[in-house]
Amino acid sequence: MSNDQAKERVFRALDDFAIAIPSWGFANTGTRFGKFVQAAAATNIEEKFADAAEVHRLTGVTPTMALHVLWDLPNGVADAPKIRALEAKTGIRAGSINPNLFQEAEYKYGSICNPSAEVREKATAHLLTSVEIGKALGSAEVSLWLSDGSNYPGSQSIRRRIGWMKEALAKTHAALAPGQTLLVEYKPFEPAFYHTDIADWGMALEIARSAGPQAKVLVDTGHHYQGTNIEQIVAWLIELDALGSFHFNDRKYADDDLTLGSIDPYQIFRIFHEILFEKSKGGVFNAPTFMIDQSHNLKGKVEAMVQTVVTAQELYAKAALVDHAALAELQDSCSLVDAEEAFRGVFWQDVRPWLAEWREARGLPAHPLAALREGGYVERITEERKEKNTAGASSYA
Ligand code: PSV
Ligand code: MN
Repeated sequence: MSNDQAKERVFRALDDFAIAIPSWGFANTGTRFGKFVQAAAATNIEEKFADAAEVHRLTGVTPTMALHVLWDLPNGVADAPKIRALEAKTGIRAGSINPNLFQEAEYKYGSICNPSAEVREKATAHLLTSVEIGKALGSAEVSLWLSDGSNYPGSQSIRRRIGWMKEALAKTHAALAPGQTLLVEYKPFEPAFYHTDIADWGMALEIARSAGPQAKVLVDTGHHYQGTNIEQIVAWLIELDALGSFHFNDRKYADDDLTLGSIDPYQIFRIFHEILFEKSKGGVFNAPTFMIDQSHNLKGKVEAMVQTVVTAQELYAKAALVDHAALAELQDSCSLVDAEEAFRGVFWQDVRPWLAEWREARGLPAHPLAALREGGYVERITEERKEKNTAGASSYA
């Protein structure tokens, strides 16, 4: 492939790349030992939209922001007009709608898997509200993560909980509008420490299939055990037309919310390769959507988000450089070293100058992080929000 062809491929891939950002990435969060308040953190939904608009202004590839129902729409569908107004004001659209079935006291023993029919009903009603919010906002995805599980062997019936979960999700699926997708996210542990009701991709796939054809699996890159081959899971989900979306982040130990690619950028490259390989075949492919799921409590929030978006673009651009036809020949002839060299060779290629060129060609700042610093946005919001954030300082103890 000539240099011009390679650049052309990178540009085409970047034109096709968008990634949603999470509203909770701008708010104060912490660890289970304490909350680390930042002076510039967003304290309300208006500020979250403003921060998202700044990230989009700098990168041009984050037109949507995922919303978490209880955090962003505490009054349910009644809050939809307010979100609509913010969309109009900032140019950022509502992304996936994330039901929240994990923070209320009733959910101590589970939400849709709770042995209490009353609690299951409350949780199901919340899922239905989330679907309605999606319809009111024209948002295509309802993105479900369940914290349900148990901590002590024998203390809950794993089998009966599967049945309850399927019942609730069948009802949720029945309420979806034709263009809506129900995303089912999995996570092996935390907050539950013995069993989690949807612990891996197999369980998520079965739950999605039993819910109905508009349900798909969401892969959060931080939700795997050490050493899991995530790109293989991705390849299988593509094969089964069951890959709905991603939550991108990185992890060293568990669900650490680290910056995408900060620990293992090669893994994200390999995941993007599976997606781009399928796209290159030119057939019907319900390509997954991309989202960042990170909430930083040490890094500045807007800064961390811009850094992540840029990293995602870099890794996507590198994966776009894989020459699929040439690689297939090397694979078929079992030229192992040459195949591996072709694959990892492009991973090591520095695509950053092309990214800068691509941005300039589209009227965007060549270096978004530098532009953020020069623009003074963070200083301004620090000034505007610092009092509110000091007043809201809290610990979990
Ligand atoms: C759970 O760890 C998770 O990944 C889910 O996607 C939640 O919606 C999100 O984090 C909340 O921070
Ligand atoms: Mn997630």
